[in-house]
Amino acid sequence: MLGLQIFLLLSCMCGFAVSKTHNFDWEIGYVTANPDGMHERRMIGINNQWPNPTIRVKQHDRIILNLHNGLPDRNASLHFHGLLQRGFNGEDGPEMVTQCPVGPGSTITYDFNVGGQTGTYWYHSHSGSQYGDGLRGMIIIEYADKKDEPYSYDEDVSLSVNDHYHLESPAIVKQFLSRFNPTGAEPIPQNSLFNETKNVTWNVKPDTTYLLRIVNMGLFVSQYLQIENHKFVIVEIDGVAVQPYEVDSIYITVGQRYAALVKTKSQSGTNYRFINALDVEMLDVVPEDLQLVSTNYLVYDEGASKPEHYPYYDFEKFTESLHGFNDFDLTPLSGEKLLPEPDITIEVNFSMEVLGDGVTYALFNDKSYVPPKVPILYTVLSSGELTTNPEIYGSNTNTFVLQGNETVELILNNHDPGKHAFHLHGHNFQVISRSPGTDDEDHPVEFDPSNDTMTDYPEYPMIRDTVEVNSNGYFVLRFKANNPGVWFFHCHVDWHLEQGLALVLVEAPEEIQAHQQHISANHVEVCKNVSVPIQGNAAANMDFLDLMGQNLQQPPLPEGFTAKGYIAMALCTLVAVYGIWSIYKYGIEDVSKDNSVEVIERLSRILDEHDGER
Ligand SMILES: *[C@@H]1O[C@H](CO)[C@@H](O)[C@H](O)[C@H]1NC(C)=O
Ligand SMILES: *[C@@H]1O[C@H](CO)[C@@H](O)[C@H](O)[C@H]1NC(C)=O
Ligand SMILES: *[C@@H]1O[C@H](CO)[C@@H](O)[C@H](O)[C@H]1NC(C)=O
Ligand SMILES: *[C@@H]1O[C@H](CO)[C@@H](O)[C@H](O)[C@H]1NC(C)=O
Ligand SMILES: *[C@@H]1O[C@H](CO)[C@@H](O)[C@H](O)[C@H]1NC(C)=O
Ligand SMILES: *[C@@H]1O[C@H](CO)[C@@H](O)[C@H](O)[C@H]1NC(C)=O
Ligand SMILES: *[C@@H]1O[C@H](CO)[C@@H](O)[C@H](O)[C@H]1NC(C)=O
Ligand SMILES: [Cu+2]
Repeated sequence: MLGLQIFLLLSCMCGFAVSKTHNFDWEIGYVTANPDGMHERRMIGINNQWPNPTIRVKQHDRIILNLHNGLPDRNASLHFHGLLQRGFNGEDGPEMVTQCPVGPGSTITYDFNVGGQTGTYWYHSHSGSQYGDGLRGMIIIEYADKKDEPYSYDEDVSLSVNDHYHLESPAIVKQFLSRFNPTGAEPIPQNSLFNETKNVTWNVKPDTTYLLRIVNMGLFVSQYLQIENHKFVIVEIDGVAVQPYEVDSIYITVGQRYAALVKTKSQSGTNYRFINALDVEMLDVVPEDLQLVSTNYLVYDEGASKPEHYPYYDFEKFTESLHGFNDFDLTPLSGEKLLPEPDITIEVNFSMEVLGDGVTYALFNDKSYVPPKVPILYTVLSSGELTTNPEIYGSNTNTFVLQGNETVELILNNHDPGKHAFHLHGHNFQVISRSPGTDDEDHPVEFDPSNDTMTDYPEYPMIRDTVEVNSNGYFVLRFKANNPGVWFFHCHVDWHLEQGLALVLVEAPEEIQAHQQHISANHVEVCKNVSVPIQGNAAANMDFLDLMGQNLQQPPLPEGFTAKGYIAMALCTLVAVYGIWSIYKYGIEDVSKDNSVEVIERLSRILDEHDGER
């Protein structure tokens, strides 16, 4: 790989000869576990263990990771979330974007250098919602030279939070992407996890400063974190060092990371609650037995008693103790200034709609992302001069072609009442404008470049790789297209990714061709093993302008349906709530059967009752 050679050359010239190579041989497979202590289920573990290991390396180290798919019935993949993969686009992980799915029995080798990045990252499967079944873990990149670290602390402690489902993801997706869920209501988790379990005790020493590295590895729900009578001093977000910022609680969406200093007290006789709470605003229905507020323990003295459990269901009381912070106010320590006016502006309106098969899809400018027949990177590599023509990537992949080094502005208007956490691969972006949320669905707040309030950009905008958009609101991002590659931009609420909430940036494709002309022999074989072609356009045609046979989204609902839709709406809502409740309930009760027959019966009953009323 040429990228690697250049890197090695550079590293010799700059003299960090100490960089190490870390080899990992990982076989993934099912492991029986009981993460929340309430329900035993299969989790996807590594080398027969779950929870999964943390990867800890230093700046400029090389990682060679062999991932053997030991799952008998599922494809897999691995993404290294937050790593820029400069020169290593093919190692990024998302299936059908930069690689093929890894079939059962196949082994993929990821080989890359972590470069100059530092901080808190994570790895996870990028095959649909598979990481919800456990294929996830932390990555920590330490400073090569400890003296470069901009803050001091005594100990480094990691922490992941999660939402947790009792059913496996494929079963949930089947019920979620169904016409019996016409409002697209998201599956409600059965629980939250703290470090992949619950009721955790963290033993601390007095007068000690901990660097707490937090990742939300969930599929869906944002969480609040709070340690009673203690503060967090945020020093890093998504791997980007920030001006220290003191808060008494942290709000973290799925995909995001925070590193915060926690200074313990001098007195050591008392123990405190460390609370993690699910953001109830994101849930369409709140089952009464869902534990919204969970208690863990910051323990100074194991002999002393632990505080009582916070009332599980009293989210309202819990929120009274929150003094929310806005991540928009965090400024990068690097002093990086607002990027100049963009060379290219991409504007996307995002909405949820029911298409012809009765399923709710997520659309960017009326297009729902549908994976192509050839991984997009491989289309770039096989398309010669046509590579800059966006048409070859198909009409349903939402692909935008960027020129090398241009300044890109991405405006996203959220025409949906939900909050969403968007993640961009291959870049950290500046967040230069963002509106608060509104419940007024008829009047979403849209970005207006002629509005002075909206374009009063900060001089030093927040920089990160995963950002929340508020309900019916917008955000505006800027970044420089200085990392040639094919980069996925998608909602990290994985249920929404399953609904097609994604777009693709093909950045400086000629540079990709010049520097990464060869896909590794291993990656080629991985494709062969699942019969996915490695050349051609989105339709796998070698006549690149002929898209016959490409994968397309569902047709729209038939004319007239929407007129009658008003009555249907009311029913739909009932059915949707029922559907979501049943997914939740079956998760709890461990009934892994297909309940669609029951749903249909229930639906007909509701329809009959409704007919009776008229
Ligand atoms: C956590 O505590 C609850 C309530 O005591 C218990 O039901 C559950 O099994 C515990 N979970 C774990 C993983 O310890
Ligand atoms: C794995 O991916 C290939 C190619 O998309 C597909 O044909 C196959 O059905 C998938 N296998 C499983 C088990 O999902
Ligand atoms: C492709 O499949 C064969 C047969 O299962 C297997 O032996 C081989 O290792 C696979 N190749 C890769 C790259 O995984
Ligand atoms: C979370 O788990 C990791 C890995 O086992 C451990 O090192 C860390 O101390 C735990 N964090 C807390 C807050 O307990
Ligand atoms: C987004 O929606 C607004 C109005 O709702 C419209 O003016 C604008 O043209 C749309 N943008 C795109 C790219 O479709
Ligand atoms: C972008 O800038 C880099 C560094 O200045 C340079 O090496 C590269 O050739 C430029 N790319 C393009 C497409 O101009
Ligand atoms: C400009 O944006 C602000 C903030 O969103 C809003 O309150 C105001 O009404 C907008 N002004 C106009 C003229 O639309
Ligand atoms: Cu979303």
